[in-house]
Amino acid sequence: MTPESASSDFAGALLAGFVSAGVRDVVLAPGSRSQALALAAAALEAAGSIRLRVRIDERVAGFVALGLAVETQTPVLIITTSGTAVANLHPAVLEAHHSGVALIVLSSDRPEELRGIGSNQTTHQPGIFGAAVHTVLDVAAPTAEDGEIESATAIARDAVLAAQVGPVQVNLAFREPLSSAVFEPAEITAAPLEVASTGSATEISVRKSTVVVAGHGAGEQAEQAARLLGAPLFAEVSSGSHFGPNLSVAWRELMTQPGFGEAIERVVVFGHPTLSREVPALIQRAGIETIVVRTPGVEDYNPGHAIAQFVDGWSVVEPVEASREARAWVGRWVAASRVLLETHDAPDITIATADDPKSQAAFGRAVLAGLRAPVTRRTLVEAVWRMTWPHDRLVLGASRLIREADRVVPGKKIRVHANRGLAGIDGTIGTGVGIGLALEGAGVTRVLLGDLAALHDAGSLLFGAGEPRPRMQVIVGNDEGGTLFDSLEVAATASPEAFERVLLTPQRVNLEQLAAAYGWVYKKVTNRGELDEALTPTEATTLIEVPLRR
Ligand SMILES: Cc1ncc(C[n+]2csc(CCOP(=O)(O)OP(=O)(O)O)c2C)c(N)n1
Ligand SMILES: [Mg+2]
Repeated sequence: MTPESASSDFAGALLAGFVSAGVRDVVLAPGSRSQALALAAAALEAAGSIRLRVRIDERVAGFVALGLAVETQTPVLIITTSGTAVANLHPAVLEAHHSGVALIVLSSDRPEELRGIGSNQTTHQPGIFGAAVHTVLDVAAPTAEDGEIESATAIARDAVLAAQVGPVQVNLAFREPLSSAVFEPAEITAAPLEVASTGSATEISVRKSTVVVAGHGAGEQAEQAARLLGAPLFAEVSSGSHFGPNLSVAWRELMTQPGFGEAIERVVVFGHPTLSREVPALIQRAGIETIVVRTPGVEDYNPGHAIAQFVDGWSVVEPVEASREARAWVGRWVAASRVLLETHDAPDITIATADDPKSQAAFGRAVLAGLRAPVTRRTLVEAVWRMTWPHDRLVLGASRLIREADRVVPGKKIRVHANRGLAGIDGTIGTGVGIGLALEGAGVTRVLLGDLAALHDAGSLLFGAGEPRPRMQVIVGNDEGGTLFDSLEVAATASPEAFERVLLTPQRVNLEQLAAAYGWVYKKVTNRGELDEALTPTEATTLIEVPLRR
């Protein structure tokens, strides 16, 4: 019989402590040093206390955890073994740090006496994530001493509290025997920790010629603020506030028009704007006053150090509702944006309602031509947007497609996520998997991304054996390389050969075979009719390839 293991007792108490502090989701990657934690997690899953996901690749595990935390708004645990395993979490931890997402990394380590002497798979783990975690707890190997179980519970509570404003590392040393044969989890009552909200609301007064900018993580509050302030809303597509009567989608095109950009006097910013050059340029313009509403745990947005005021919370003094002046100011931005965005290729509905056969035939031809038309970036983002409902989720990768969507899709109150904390092309599918898993079949999760981003995260197509799959579509806009770079100055200055080789980085991977290898249904879409059909939800995890012209 395996001897009793202090490691197992401690790991069991620690995970039970997390569950009682409100944690429900755990993602783990396999390893030896972490076996006590992994076995405790398996036992808690069997007891129905947690939802456990197992991934081979820690980088994938990190992003799946990130997606789960984004969707559930609750800290998520990641369990890894020692060494490079821990380092593979760095991308997800960085993204979580820059967008204030609650990840709790449980990294397993050798005990003190085995560190710094060239032991196998042993490096300096505490603090390995640098400034990306604001709390590091380095926990010595358990020895079955009195009080250890209580200290495990306290560590779990401390980590959950610290994670409210971003990722946390709990580095846990384990000494042999690394686990015992049996771990029976006790009945756990989950009592999520109450976290006191910090920061007081600062009053923002109504002032003419104000605009509200909503970047990553802004949430619905920006839309509300725009209405109360009588301000047009420039909300990024993944800001959480790309809707409402004050939304001006085509604001960028309007900035240079007389009576629009030049008339702005004050900017109120929510979240972290990343999708346009116009926002930082506006804020740094002489005579502009900017107020930034802070996101807890996230670096202050301060382009050119030009921000006049930072506030932790906000309220509006004497909301504007009835002011004629404000209505005219907002109305101008909203109406002009609508005109700019009107699609010119929609079939004329007046001929459809006419009785004569000629008009009806013309209508039929126009509809058919529309269905057979090739898919462009614009029609792709519009179709995905149209097919997404409030119970669905949309995840946008860092590519030309999010920028296209940001410029053209109309206001709609749906949940959209993008990893804009650092705008990496990594982990996009994994993040979508996490979000989709948290939804538990309530809607479809669509991930829309470029081909390089898809290949970068191909490993996220792999699910743990026997685990439920989310209802999910991964839609790859395949232009055979990173064509975002075509829009940068370098495309004009570098030699075409060098540009292709080191920036565009062309690829010809067979996505159909890739999907098949991971057990995903594959669909290729060549026209708009096929696109709408492919986007219709099914139960199967589906990879939809949409070839796009460079
Ligand atoms: C992890 C990471 N590596 C590199 C980059 C730099 N980068 C930004 S966009 C891009 C190309 C994206 O190509 P693709 O996904 O095909 O989208 P497209 O630009 O073609 O629409 C790269 C490599 C990044 N943002 N993140
Ligand atoms: Mg591409």
